[in-house]
Amino acid sequence: MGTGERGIMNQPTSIITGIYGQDGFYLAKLLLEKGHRVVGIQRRTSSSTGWRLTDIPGYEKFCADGHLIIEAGDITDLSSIARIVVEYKPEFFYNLAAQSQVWHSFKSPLSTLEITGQGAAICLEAVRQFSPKTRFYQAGSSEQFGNSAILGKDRPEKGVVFEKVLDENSPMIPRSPYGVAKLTAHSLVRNYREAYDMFAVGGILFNHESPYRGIEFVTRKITDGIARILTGEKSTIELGNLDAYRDWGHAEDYMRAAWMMLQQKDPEDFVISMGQTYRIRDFLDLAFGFVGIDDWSQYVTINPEFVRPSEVDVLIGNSAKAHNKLGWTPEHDFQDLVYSMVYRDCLREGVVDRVKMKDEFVK
Ligand code: G4F
Repeated sequence: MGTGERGIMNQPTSIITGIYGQDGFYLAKLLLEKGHRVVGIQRRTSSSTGWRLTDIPGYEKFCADGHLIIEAGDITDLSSIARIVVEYKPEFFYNLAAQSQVWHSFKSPLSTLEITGQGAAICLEAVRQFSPKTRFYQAGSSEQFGNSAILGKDRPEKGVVFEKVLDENSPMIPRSPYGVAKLTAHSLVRNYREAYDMFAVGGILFNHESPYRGIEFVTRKITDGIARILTGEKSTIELGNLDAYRDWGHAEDYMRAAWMMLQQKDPEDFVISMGQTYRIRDFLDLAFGFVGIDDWSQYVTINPEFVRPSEVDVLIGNSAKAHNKLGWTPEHDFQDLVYSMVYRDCLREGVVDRVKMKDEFVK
C-alpha cells in the first residue's frame, strides 16, 4: 500500500479506478511513460487480478520506485475513495471502474446502478470535497445513446449507409440498465462542472477492444474461441445476436484520447469513435478469415441466453470534435485490431502458425 512519502513529489499524480481492466492497463502504461505517479484503486474483493499490468514495460521498476502504487478501495464506499484522494491529492482522477458488462446489467440492474452510476457520484464527491482542483475524467459509453442512430428507421440491412452519426449532441435514450447508469454518471459530471466549477469531463467512448479485452465481450469471446477451436479444445462458439452493428476501435487509441481530454484548457465532453460500423457477423468473417476459414457457420451456434432483452442495434460515432479540438486521430484501424486479437490468442494457444500474414490477407 502506498504512503504519501513514497510519492514522486515533483511529478503529477494520477488516480485510476478500475486499473486492473483493459483500459486501466493502457492508461497506466501511457501515464507511466509520461512520468506520472499512478495510483490504481482496486476493490479488495475483486476477482480480477493485476495480470495485465505486469505486461507494462518496466512494471517491476515502477512498483519498486513508487511510480505505480495499488490501493485497495471501492467506488461504492465514499470513505475509501476519500481517504485515497486526501492522501495523494492527485492532479488527475480517471474513473474507469464500473460494472461494465451490458448483458450482466439486465441480470443485476440494481448493483449496476450502484457501481456504475452512484460510484461515479462518490468519486466526484470525494474530489469535490477533498481535492477540488483535481481534473476528473469519467469513462462514459456509447451505450448512453441507445438506438438514437436509427431513431425512426427500420432495423438496418447490410450495406446501409448511416447519414447521421452520433455526436456529443445526439439524444441519449439508453436501452440497458448499464446505459442508464452510465448516463447518470455522465449527467453528474456535467452538473459538477456547471454547479461546482470542477474540471470534470465525460469521454463518450464507443466500443474499444484489444488483445487485453475481457473474455466476456463479444470480440475477445470470438478470437479466444477461434484459437481454442484450432487446438481442438472447443468445437463451437456460442453467441447471441450477430446482426447488431458496433463501431469498434482500439483501446490504446481511446485511452490516449482520455488523457488528451484532461490536457485541455476547458473541460468538455468528447465522443471517441472510428466512424465506421460493422456487424458481429462481419467481425466473424474477418477474424475467421485471418486463420483461413471462409465459412464459419459450423463453428458458431446461437444461444438465446446471450440475446439481450433490449438491444442497441446500431452504434456509429462522429468524433469530429475530438479530431478538431483534441487533435486526436486513431493509430489502429479495424483490420489491425481484429488481426492483433486473433494473433495474440493463437500465439497463447500455440496455433499461431495458422494465422495468415496480414499483408497477404488484406489486399
Ligand atoms: O461486446 P459486447 O458485450 O459490448 P457492448 O454491449 O456493445 O458494450 C461494450 O461497449 C460499450 C460501449 O458502447 C461499453 F460501454 C461497454 O462497457 C462494453 O465495453 O457486445 C457487443 C454486441 C452486442 O450487440 C451483443 O448483443 O455483441 C452482441 N453479442 C452477440 N453475441 C454478444 C454475444 N455480446 C456478448 N458479450 N456475448 C455474446 O455471446
